[in-house]
Parts: sequence; C-alpha cells; structure tokens
Amino acid sequence: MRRAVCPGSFDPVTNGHVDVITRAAALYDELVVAVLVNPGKAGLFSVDERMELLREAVAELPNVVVDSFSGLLVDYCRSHDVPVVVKGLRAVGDFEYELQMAQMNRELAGVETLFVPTAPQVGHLSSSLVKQIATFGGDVSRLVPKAVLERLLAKRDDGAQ
Ligand code: COD
Repeated sequence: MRRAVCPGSFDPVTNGHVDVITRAAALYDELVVAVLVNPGKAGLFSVDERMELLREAVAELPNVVVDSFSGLLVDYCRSHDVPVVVKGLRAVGDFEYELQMAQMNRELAGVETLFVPTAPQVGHLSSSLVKQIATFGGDVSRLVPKAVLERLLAKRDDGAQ
C-alpha cells in the first residue's frame, strides 16, 4: 500500500491546502493529513478544532485520514510506516525553506518529499492572511471551506462581544 503524509499547522485549513491534499490523495492509496501539535505556539484554533475542520473539508476523499503529531515529523513517519511527505509549494520563499526541511528529513530517516506546485487560483492563500482578513471583517468566503468560514465568523463575533 502506497502511503504518504501531508503535514502542517492547518490553522485553519484553506482552499490552498485542500487543493494540495486532493491532488496528493489521487497519487497514493492512503494520505494522512497530520496536524502539528506545537505547545509553544497557541493558534487561533485548537488542534482538535483544526482536525475537525480538516475532516469536514476532506469528507469526500475516502482515502484521506486526519491525524495529529508532536515532535519530529520523521519520528511520526517511522512509527506509522509512511515513507513520503507531501508539501505544497507556493513561491520561492516556500521552496527555500521546504528544500532544507526535505533534505534534513531524508538525512534523518530516508523520508522522501514530494512537492506539489500550487494551483494558480490558490497560490496566494495562507492561513495567516485568511485569519488577518477575517479578523478585520474582510470577506474570506472564496478562500476557505464552508465550515471554516462559519467558525471564523463565530470567533469574530465572540471577540466583538
Ligand atoms: N498552496 C499550496 N500549498 C500550500 C498553500 C497554498 N495556498 N498554503 C499552504 N500550503 C502548504 C505549505 O507550503 C505546507 O507545505 C503545507 O501546505 C502546510 O502549510 P501550513 O502553513 O499549514 O503548515 P506549516 O508550514 O506551518 O507546517 C510546517 C510543518 C509542521 C510541516 C513543519 O514545521 C514540521 O514538519 N514540523 C515538525 C517538526 C520537525 O520535524 N522539524 C524538523 C524539520 S527538518
């Protein structure tokens, strides 16, 4: 069985992530989307919320599983017998950082990285920009899955009270 992992913060999942996940899922028998648990960095959404939003976003992809991990990605890969990491690439900035991580992950554990170039219509999307725009009342309805939009609006309304 060919397996791969698509790791990230996913705080929250955007249409850019969904595009990469959908395309990667077509290449493997099973794709694990793994949310990093980072105790040093509180996100807007808890890890459980991120996983729930991811599950809703990929509900129509039967071979995608959502999980979380802490520590090194290569340790997750080793313990779950996953030989490939899939990453999305938006621009040169992504490439420099992602290349370094890919080389390190290969050196540490022989884990290979597959880069999926972003689709032009979502290449400008990032979770941080989406959060910023939503916080200040901008329209992110075309940038995120429906469930994420609803949660962002609810969080904004809570904050405004
Ligand atoms: N189009 C295409 N790809 C996109 C888009 C988009 N619009 N938006 C995001 N992506 C890609 C990103 O390039 C990334 O590959 C992935 O989707 C996830 O993005 P984020 O922003 O949710 O997550 P990151 O970049 O914060 O995740 C970083 C990791 C958690 C993967 C990384 O820090 C990690 O592996 N940490 C574990 C600790 C570890 O092993 N460290 C040593 C590394 S050598």
